[in-house]
Amino acid sequence: MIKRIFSFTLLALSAWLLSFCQEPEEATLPNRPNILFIMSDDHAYQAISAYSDQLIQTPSIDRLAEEGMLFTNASVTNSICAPSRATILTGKHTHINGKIDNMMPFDTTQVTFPQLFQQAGYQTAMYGKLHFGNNPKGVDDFMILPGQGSYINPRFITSQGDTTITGYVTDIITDLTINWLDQERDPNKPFLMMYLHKAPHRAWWPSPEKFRAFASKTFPEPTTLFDDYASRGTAAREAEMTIAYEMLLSYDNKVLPQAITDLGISDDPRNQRYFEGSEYPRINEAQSTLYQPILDSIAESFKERWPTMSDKEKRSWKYQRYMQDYLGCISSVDDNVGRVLDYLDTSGLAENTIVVYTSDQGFYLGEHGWFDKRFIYDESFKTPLLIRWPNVIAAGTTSDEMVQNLDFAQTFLEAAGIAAPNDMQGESLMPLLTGDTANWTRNAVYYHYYEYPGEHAVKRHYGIVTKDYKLAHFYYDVDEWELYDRQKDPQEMTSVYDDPAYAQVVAILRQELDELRKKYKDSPELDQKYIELYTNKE
Ligand code: SGN
Ligand code: CA
Repeated sequence: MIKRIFSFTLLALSAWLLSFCQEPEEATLPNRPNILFIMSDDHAYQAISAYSDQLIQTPSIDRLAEEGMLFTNASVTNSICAPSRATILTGKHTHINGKIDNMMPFDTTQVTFPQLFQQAGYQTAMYGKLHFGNNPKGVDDFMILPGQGSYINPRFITSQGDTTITGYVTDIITDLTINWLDQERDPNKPFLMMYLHKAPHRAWWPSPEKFRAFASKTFPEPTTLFDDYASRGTAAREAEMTIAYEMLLSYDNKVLPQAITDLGISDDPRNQRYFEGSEYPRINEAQSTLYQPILDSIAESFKERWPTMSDKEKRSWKYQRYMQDYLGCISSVDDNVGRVLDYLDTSGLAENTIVVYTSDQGFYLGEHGWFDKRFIYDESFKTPLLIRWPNVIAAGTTSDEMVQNLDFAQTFLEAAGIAAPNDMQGESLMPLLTGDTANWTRNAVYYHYYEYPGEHAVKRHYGIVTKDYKLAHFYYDVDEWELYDRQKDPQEMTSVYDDPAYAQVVAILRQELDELRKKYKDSPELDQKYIELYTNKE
């Protein structure tokens, strides 16, 4: 009996103590901000006019820079889709959260930031591309694409089973998001919304309207489109992501296979199979009346011009087709982001909502002759990042600090007044957002890419990046170091690792890289462990 009274008293006491612990948080944060996290898949910063207006105008995404902060030096820790998402969710580097590549399963027993938001009383939701699993943790409502998902009439995984929705994926994900905000949102709770686009991922299928509008446009070529990789390492030369050779004429450039057969030219054996097995057969009859005339005219122009083109002209032609489709996809993303921002305005939610726009990594838009990502080189290492938070972030500001996707979880948690677990490895961006830059001390970031041997053949490498330099070690079937002087050679055309003038820089950076690896708990033993896990998996 005494025991029971005692344990009851203990229980009451701890409930009373707990109420004390929770109260100050609620009291000091009566107005916990909502978070709208917008992420696109493979959206290069070169294709956002707030960064560069050479290729496209993106007025809606640009609004976030005009009304908030544009980060010019944001990067990822591992430039590939699923690992980037795992890092964002866990606030941990790849080698700690274990999601080293797109194939390795994600360990769902890990703590992710949406779970912490949910526990703290936020209403949480996720719509669009996650890339792994079928039951995301920590979200009250979700509809996610299976794996990469489809552009046209996409299938979604929901908690009640699968469903297919007719239409174009970017519009549909936005409809779902706005519908949730409008119909499902609990006005008595703050919300966390993960609004995640599939576009502009390969194979870059625009909506019929954008396909038509962009198919006749011409875009400036990057100055490095004809890079011969002469002053770099083996990895750049051996990567299989060139517009010239690996970009497929039908699957990527939308040339109907019949046109290639008609010309009797030799073609990559995967091309026709991929084209006929992906988006093309998903097009329904009504959609076909819109897509087919444009596909026919691409085929016509191909047949007319291809036979007389030089290799150089062929590369330029493929680049134009690539940009027309890629940027057509971006244009839909921008329109749809505009719809959501308008909804926040008209519903009165804008004022207390943090809006983030980012991508899971950068992307090559013909720079170095490439498409795809994976490398520590700038176009894939850097990622767009724009954040709007009225009354906290000064409008129209820019930050060139070295921030990473690793930092998002801790930033959101701090903004919401939720304690971050001690083992998260990023740094909250709050000092930068509030202009308290003296409290931001980071001057180098760590990077590690693993998916090799694999698609696009980008070798394993890790490295350190500072504002001035980039040092990378390529390993596994090579043992090569590269150093780039980011100030003198921003296009990273020449590795100066063996240049005696940089001997001291190399020595210092190698030391700093060792220290960073220790700080983040990466090591040669872990490199080896992941090689073995990867090899055994196949
Ligand atoms: C697919 C693409 C690749 C791309 C990966 C990873 N090939 O496999 O070109 O690099 O996705 O992209 S495809 O033939 O299927 O289009 S990621 O964004 O998911 O990491
Ligand atoms: Ca991606």
